[in-house]
Amino acid sequence: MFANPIVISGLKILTMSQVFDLEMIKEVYRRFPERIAAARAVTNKPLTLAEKILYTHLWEGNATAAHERGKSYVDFAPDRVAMQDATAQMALLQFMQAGRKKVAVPSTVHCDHLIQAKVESKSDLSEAVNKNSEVYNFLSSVSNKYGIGFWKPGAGIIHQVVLENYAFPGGMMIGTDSHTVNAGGLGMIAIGVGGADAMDVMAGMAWELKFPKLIGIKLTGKLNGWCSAKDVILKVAGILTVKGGTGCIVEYFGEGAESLSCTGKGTICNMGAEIGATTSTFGYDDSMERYLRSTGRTEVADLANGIREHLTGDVEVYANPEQYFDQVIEINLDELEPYINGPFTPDLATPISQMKEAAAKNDWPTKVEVGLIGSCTNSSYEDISRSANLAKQANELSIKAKAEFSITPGSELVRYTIERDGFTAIFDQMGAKVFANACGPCIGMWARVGAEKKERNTIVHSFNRNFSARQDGNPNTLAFVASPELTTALAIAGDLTFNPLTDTLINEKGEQVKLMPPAGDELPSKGFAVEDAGYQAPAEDGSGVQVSVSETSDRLQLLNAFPEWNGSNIENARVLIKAKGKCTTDHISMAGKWLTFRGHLDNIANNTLIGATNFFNGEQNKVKNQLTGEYGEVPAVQRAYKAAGVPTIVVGDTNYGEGSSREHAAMQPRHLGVRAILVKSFARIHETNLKKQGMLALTFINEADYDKIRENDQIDFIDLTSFAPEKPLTLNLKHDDGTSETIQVGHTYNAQQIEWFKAGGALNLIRKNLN
Ligand code: MIC
Ligand code: SF4
Repeated sequence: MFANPIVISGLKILTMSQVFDLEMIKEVYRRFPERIAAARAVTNKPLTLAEKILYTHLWEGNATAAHERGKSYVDFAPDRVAMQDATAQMALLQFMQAGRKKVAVPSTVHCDHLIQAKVESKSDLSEAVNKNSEVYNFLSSVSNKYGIGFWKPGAGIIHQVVLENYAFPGGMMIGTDSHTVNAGGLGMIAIGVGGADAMDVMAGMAWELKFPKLIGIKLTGKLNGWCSAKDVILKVAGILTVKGGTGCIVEYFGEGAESLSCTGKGTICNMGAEIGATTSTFGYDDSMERYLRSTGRTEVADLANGIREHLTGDVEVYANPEQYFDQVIEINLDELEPYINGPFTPDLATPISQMKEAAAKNDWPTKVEVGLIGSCTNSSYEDISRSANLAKQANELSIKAKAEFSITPGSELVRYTIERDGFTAIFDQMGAKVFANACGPCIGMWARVGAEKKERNTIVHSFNRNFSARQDGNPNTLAFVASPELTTALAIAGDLTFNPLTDTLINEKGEQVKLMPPAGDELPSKGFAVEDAGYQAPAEDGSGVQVSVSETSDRLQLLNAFPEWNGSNIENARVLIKAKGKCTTDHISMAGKWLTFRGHLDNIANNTLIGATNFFNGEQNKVKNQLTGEYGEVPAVQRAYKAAGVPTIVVGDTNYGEGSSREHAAMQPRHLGVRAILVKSFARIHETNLKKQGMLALTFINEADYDKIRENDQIDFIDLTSFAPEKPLTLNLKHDDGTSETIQVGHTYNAQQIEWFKAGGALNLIRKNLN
């Protein structure tokens, strides 16, 4: 599988039978009862699972006070850190400046985002290894030096590998990827963060989070027929929308929750990122125990069984959820229908029975060009076996798939096992392509033939995100999200409006045939197998390992400190762009081909905000340069302002920075000299990333003030010199007709975060403390 593996001499390859970091897990479980008792004493009420995990991971140790949800900033001590290659570069470039010898908690790097899906897994992988060797070598040597576990390209997607190897019930982890939340499927509190947050924890410092609010989702009944775990979260996304989970942990419970497989729970938690939730989780149950044992972690299952009552919410909580959660939703799995969400946003949820109508009403192209399954969200053994079952039915019924079809396995463990069990051969027969164990098309690493023609077309996938241009770079591709089973059925039919529950298909012989509901196995009956999972352990003593970054590299660049705040108000700031509507991190710092520059801040800054729509002309990447009166591309115009010493601000709509954890979306505008981001509301990770990087992250107190910002405005900060927690700031908008008006803007900075702003970024403070 590893066509051209990165080899670092002296590294040992770990086999499946070893459990990672068992001593750490033992220690977490040893202190659990005492810490829960302390939490009960301060809160004086029954506890949800989320509260149990949060209170057992306080930086201070045993709780000494109850924390107010949605209000208190609290310091936590996560058990571990995970990073993927596209974000690890920035995280580790920052960590290298923190002056530490070794990471303070177990940490891993996963090479998954930089592999382009083009022909098939083997050749695509060796091409990626050649093309990205500089980055892979950097990551492997930094990992080796600082005691970080390194998963080679081809080993799999971070979240799947974490679920298989590292996640454990009751644990807390952070990861430099928004879908870190996937590990909630194994009963963790796992949270996506920017690299600067990861750096803090790896450097042995506390990790700060506003104590989340709690949403309880009670699942009753049992999945049946065409429904799968994916449909639960597709429905939840429809209910809560892309911002409904902001600042909240979602906790699932009830008999329906217990009936789901562990990997199905992972899928639900994974896509919790799409409703903006801080994370999602499930209480420890038999499905998790089965999964732990089948992935070689019998010791962890035994340990978890030892404190089982602490690894789920209290009985009183689940009996009267309204009393203990801030919001409660109930879903009956018996009545659930398969959903198709999209296009362009993951919360536009259409039940399959209404798709014909919705497609006609919205004029969506109904011909499905491509069906894609896999990704970190949906590539479990169960998912693949159920999809393979449908492919097999189609083969046996002489139905030829009308759309192209591809599979991106989540890990080498799954890929090897599904090949052994004959599923790959079934997909082959269907004419499907198996891409490398990597993100691939999910993040625009897809050499889709013809995408450059920018034709309007429909694809269906089982990934999690479907923002404009995300999969193939074509803004006219309508991407719909569905379960792997439904994606497979729609690819077979080649029709978005095909409802496999009721509709028939005509086969090669002209006969009318019907697909039966998919059947599959939760876990492989013969057990999982793998020859080389793709892991490299770090050196015991990495002090002699050299990490070099070439000054002439266009892929890696050592970081320069951002300038400190000069202590005065910002005056005569120009509006670089007033973004209209959805502005996700994909719009602020596109992925796809730009992933190449994730380790080089100046180069990647050339994509800053090129996907955002300019409110004033409705166009992308075309903004007025107030210095010349001409229109230009956003990065070029901003570079001109920077060169002329003109301060700028970016204005945005609601849920600005939704989506990814990529801190590039905060660092790039900062690097280019933007001073503030002023929006109706922020997505959580992005807001923290902006604060960490020394940017002003501000919100309109009165959302309608967004309308007051005009293209030619000059903006003065009136009272930045008295910037303080809980105190709004005042801006004076000077319009070009000579009038002016003041508006109030809010923020969520606490005293420590204001220090980050003053220092020019959190890293500058760490550097100062080193000296
Ligand atoms: C994503 O799914 O958008 C990504 C690519 O995995 C990102 C991370 C990144 O931008 O590198 C995420 O979800 O955080
Ligand atoms: Fe990779 Fe897609 Fe998962 Fe992000 S969502 S980690 S790009 S597979």
